[in-house]
Parts: sequence; C-alpha cells; structure tokens
Amino acid sequence: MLIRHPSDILPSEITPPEVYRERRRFMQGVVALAAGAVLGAAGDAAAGPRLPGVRASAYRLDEERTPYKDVTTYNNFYEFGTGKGDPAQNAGSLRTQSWTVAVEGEVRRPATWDIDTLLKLAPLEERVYRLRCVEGWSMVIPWVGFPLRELIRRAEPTGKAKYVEFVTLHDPAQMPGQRTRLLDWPYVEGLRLDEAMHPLTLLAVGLYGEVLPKQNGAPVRLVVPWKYGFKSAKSIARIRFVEKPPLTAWMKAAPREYGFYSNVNPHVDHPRWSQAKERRIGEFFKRDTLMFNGYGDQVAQLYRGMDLKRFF
Ligand SMILES: Nc1nc2c(c(=O)[nH]1)N[C@H]1C(S)=C(S)[C@@H](COP(=O)(O)O)O[C@H]1N2
Ligand SMILES: [Mo]
Repeated sequence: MLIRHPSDILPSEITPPEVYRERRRFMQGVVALAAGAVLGAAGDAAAGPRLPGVRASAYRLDEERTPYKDVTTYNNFYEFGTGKGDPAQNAGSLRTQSWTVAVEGEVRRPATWDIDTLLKLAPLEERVYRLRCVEGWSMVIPWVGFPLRELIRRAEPTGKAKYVEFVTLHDPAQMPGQRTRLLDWPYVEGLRLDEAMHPLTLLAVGLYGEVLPKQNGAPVRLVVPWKYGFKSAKSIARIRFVEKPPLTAWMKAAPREYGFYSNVNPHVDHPRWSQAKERRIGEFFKRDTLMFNGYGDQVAQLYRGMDLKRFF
C-alpha cells in the first residue's frame, strides 16, 4: 500500500447497482448452488477442499465474478511478502490446522473457538461482494462465511464494548514477512461495534465454495465490503472487545494516509492519489468508484452527521 501508485484516470463507466432484488437471477443462483454447478458454470478451476452445506444468499451482484485464478494469485498479505504474487507463493508455511480464535475483552462470555466449532457456529452462506483495495483495484468475490454478528451475539459484549479489534496470527516462523519491520506486527484492524454488528460484515471461511486458500487469509478472515480492503484482516487469531478505537497497523505505519474508518469514498482522496476510479481486475477501462463501494443504502446511516473527510 505504501509503495504502489495508481496510474492515470480514464473516462468513467457506469457501474450498475446491486440487483439482489432481481428475483429471477436469484432463483437461478439457488438452483445452481443446490446442484453444486456454480464453479463449473463460471469456468473457474477451484482447487481446494469444498465446504459442505453452503447456502445461497440474497447477497448477489449483477457484476462478473473475478476469476478464481486472479482472486487467489493477486493478493495483499504482507506477512508473506509485498508482491502481489508473494502470498500465493509463500503462504504454504501457514499452519491452519488446530487454529483457534480467542474472543476476549469486554464480553460476558470470553471464549476460544477452535476452527471446526467456529464453522458450525452459524449456517454458511455464499455472499458475492465487491472488494476495493485502497491502491485502486477491485474484485468481485464469492465469499463463504457467516455474519460476524452471530459470533458477537454469543460473546455478549458488555456496556463498555464500543470497538472491536481484530488481530492476525503473530508467528514469524510461519509468516516470514513478520521478520521484517514493514509493519508493527501483528496486523491489527478495528471496527466500531455497530459496524462489526452490521449484517454485511462477514467472517469468511471460504471462497468459490471451497475452504479459504491460505493467501486469502485462511482459516478465517474478516470481510467488510464498504471499506477499503485493508480493513478486512486475514488469518485472525484474536477478536477483542474494547472501549477505545484500536490503533491499527496501518494507522501506526502512516497516520496521515490511513484513518480508522477507511470507508470507500470517491470524494476523499488518498494524500498521494485520487480514489475516484478503480480498475476491476481483468478489465481494461477504469470504472467509477462508488460511495461506500456501492453499499450506501445499507451503511450510510452508520455515519449520519459525521464529516467523512475528517473521519477518513
Ligand atoms: N493480516 C493481513 N490482512 C490483510 C492484509 C495484510 O497484508 N495482512 N492486506 C489487506 C489488503 S490491503 C487487502 S486489499 C485485502 C486483500 O484480500 P485478498 O488478497 O483476499 O483479495 O486483504 C487485507 N487483509
Ligand atoms: Mo488493499
């Protein structure tokens, strides 16, 4: 993120809004999912173990899904290197077996979830979301997971819980990037409690119907589709409920460039580049970046009365 500069701006394209109201397509999707035919139909060569019992959801987009190949070979995961191809190349050293997620802090029921129990915490659904990286590229990814609020509900936050902190595994033996001083490890992200409770906020355990590839943040990662991609912390080991806004890894590294909120906003430029447009991976022409990444109808009310230039 600190290194790459998005290039020139090209004429706009009009991005269609979400069409999950489009009942017909939705039903087609349900049938396709039930038949397990979605991957074949998309021509995507998914490689990993399938996740059983994944339901279709109403979260669908009338936009082409980014091919599996691109989703799993063009990544940001600095624990495994800064090149886009590095995570796919190097994440093999991550051990995702016997993984646990500690839920702690201002909760009545702190717990340590092992990954198998976590997978059964709520029904798994497929949700197709846009992902907009702060660097100026975007993808459309069919995640598999469940709303984070399902986990939060079970943890029973106390009245003091105002924010949620997400902490990636810290183990330089498994994550070679953590032997560098690129960031102040471990990777930390945060949300306001109401953002974390929002129905769009997903705890993802898979994509394209299969177990999450390591380079995409196995075994469990956050997906917050209306915020820049870096808010969606990968390979989460801790979820901590706190009173004060967490100091995130990117805020520590470059406080002028990365704020706590980091909502996708075409009207608030990064100090070093415009955020008005984006390049969808696989496309040639840039398209307009949408306010809240196109999820404004669902999330704008979270920020009513806030100056989003100040709270960037
Ligand atoms: N732990 C960790 N999480 C991370 C990152 C990272 O470097 N480390 N990169 C972020 C960034 S900048 C983006 S755009 C997304 C990319 O997710 P993807 O590779 O699955 O598309 O992951 C985010 N989560
Ligand atoms: Mo990003």
